[in-house]
Amino acid sequence: METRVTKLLGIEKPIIQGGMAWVAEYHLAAAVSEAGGLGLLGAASADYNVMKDYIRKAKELTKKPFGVNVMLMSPHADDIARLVVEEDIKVVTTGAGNPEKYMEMWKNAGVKVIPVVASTALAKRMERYGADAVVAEGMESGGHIGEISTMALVPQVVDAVEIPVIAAGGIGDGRGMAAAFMLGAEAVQMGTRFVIAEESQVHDNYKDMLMKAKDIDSVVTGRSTGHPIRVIRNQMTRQYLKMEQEGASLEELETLTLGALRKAVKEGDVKNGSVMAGQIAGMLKKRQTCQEIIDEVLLEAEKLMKL
Ligand code: TUI
Repeated sequence: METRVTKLLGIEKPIIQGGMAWVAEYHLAAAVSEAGGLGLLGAASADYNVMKDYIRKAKELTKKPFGVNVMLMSPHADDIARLVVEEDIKVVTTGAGNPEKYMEMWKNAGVKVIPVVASTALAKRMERYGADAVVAEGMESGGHIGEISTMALVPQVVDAVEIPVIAAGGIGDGRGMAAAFMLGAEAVQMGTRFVIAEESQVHDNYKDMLMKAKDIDSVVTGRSTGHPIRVIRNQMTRQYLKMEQEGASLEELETLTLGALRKAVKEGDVKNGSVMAGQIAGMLKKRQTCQEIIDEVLLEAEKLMKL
């Protein structure tokens, strides 16, 4: 399936793996790229040296293109922005902010820049600053989210910009991919479905929790702090939401979440940790390799689009 996005990125299949904090490491990213999609290394709050090591390891595992996601709220964002240029990374996506201060440097270095946006306003601004495409991410996604659903956001972003639009949020199978294409998207980005991939290094407790999750098992914490995060409901979210309702301070709330994602992903503490996942977690049924996921999603989408 060829689109402006596959041509832009030099990939075979219009499926991108989300740059998920702690989850999107080199085994996963390389497996997605090897399977014909675009794998991403999620920099999250990792520092320069950790990311450099990740990039080098991904390069050993695949000769195909892969990208780096720069999390703009990270204290190391400036260093990571420079690192991707030094390491000759071909594609950068950004999240949780506005990347315009890096755009000129990236464009001059020939890096393809794909900001993740949650509004038409930021999409238009990114196009003006020279973005090559945008990911329009709806609030069905896991992790840090915007306010509007994928179904409503994607067509409005498609109308607002000329550059290609990649849909994200709530896409977990070929039906979601076909629907996104009907809305005008030219590729999809999936995160949650890849969390449970065989190549994903996430703790088994985390994967099991996603496999057991039902449609309404995610909640959004941090609406009051301005950092809304979608996670699977657990002991930590119950306490967080209670404290949030009682008007707890940002500092008090942060003690609950600090390092909470790492605790869940690495240590498998899915009670006190932060189990970020999108609303499609309820659709996850089986563990598959990245190749199997990509082939199955694409085949189903192609069948539906030919109806
Ligand atoms: O970035 C994400 N998802 C993430 S980042 C993350 S790590 C984290 N952990 C705890 C607290 C904060 C971050 C986990 N999940 N998705 C992309 C995304 N970007 N979704 C929404 C946005 C966004 C929202 C507002 C982008 C820009 C924006 O406004 C910027 C502006 O200046 O207008």
